[in-house]
Amino acid sequence: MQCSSCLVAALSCVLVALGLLLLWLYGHTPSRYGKHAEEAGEEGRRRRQRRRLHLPARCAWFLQELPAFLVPALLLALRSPPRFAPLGCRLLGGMFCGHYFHRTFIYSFLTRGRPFPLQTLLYGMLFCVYNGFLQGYYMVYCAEYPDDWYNDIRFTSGILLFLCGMGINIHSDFLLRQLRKPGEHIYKIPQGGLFAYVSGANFFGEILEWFGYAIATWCLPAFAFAVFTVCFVGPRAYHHHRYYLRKFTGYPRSRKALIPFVF
Ligand code: NDX
Repeated sequence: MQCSSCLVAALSCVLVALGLLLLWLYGHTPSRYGKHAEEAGEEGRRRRQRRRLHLPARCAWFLQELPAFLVPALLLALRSPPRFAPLGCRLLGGMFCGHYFHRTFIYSFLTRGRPFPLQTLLYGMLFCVYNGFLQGYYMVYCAEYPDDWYNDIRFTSGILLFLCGMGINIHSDFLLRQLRKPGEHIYKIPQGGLFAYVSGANFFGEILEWFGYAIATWCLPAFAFAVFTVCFVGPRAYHHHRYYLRKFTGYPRSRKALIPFVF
């Protein structure tokens, strides 16, 4: 395969456009899985009927996230001649595949979430194939870095931001899991870690991660994915926050939705 910058630019623009579309769609009504799966009214009833097929959360998250790990990993492995040494390939393998290895093989098997709608799972899988291909293709076939990129402030600050975001994300998802006993599907007020400041602490970590990756790799596809992440998980954090304020009278008023002290 050769690098086509037109293909990379086109796929990245589509990713940003999809993000903006989702920001518009989910700005008003939340994405319908997890605590926002229930909808009221006639429209809600019809939608529920269409979506009545659900899979256990562990199986659904595994299937949904697997392509985001597998597609770039295969692109790395099948590259001929093998091309693991260049920095782009190592960043892809270490950061992108590392994140999705955790999400697919660890997070999925630990989650205590409610059954997941099949329709959302299929869309999610398609998205993971698309994004996995874009990030993998660019890093394996297109990325070129100068020899001293290791000393560049963008590289070091990006890696630090990524690691910090990943730590926050994994820790926050752990805190959410601890709120439930196995088999339980009720919602409680999240406590501890960054939940002291925001309702969407796991989403805040996820956003830091992908902006860290974008800064460290300094490329269009990674920035497009970081923007997509803000557009998708940002509204989700906002709707989680509103849900908690409605449901729990004693919900801490000083807690923000997504960004500590700001929003
Ligand atoms: N999955 C990213 N629409 C998404 C699936 C849906 O990884 O195109 C984006 C991802 C996909 C979406 C994905 C892309 C866009 C799609 C969309 C479907 C339609 C959409 C394809 C791929 C689309 C059209 C076609 C219209 C254009 O029971 P429960 O499940 O609520 O339990 C939860 C529990 N929990 C609590 N437990 C007790 N008490 C409480 N108060 C609790 N609050 C929550 O914790 C869960 O088990 C767990 C986490 O829940 P939640 O809601 O906080 O996080 P969740 O949204 O499930 O995400 C889990 C992790 C998290 O770390 C997050 O950062 C990361 O995955 N994530 C999630 C979404 C997208 C994403 C990352 C990214 O864009 N980078």
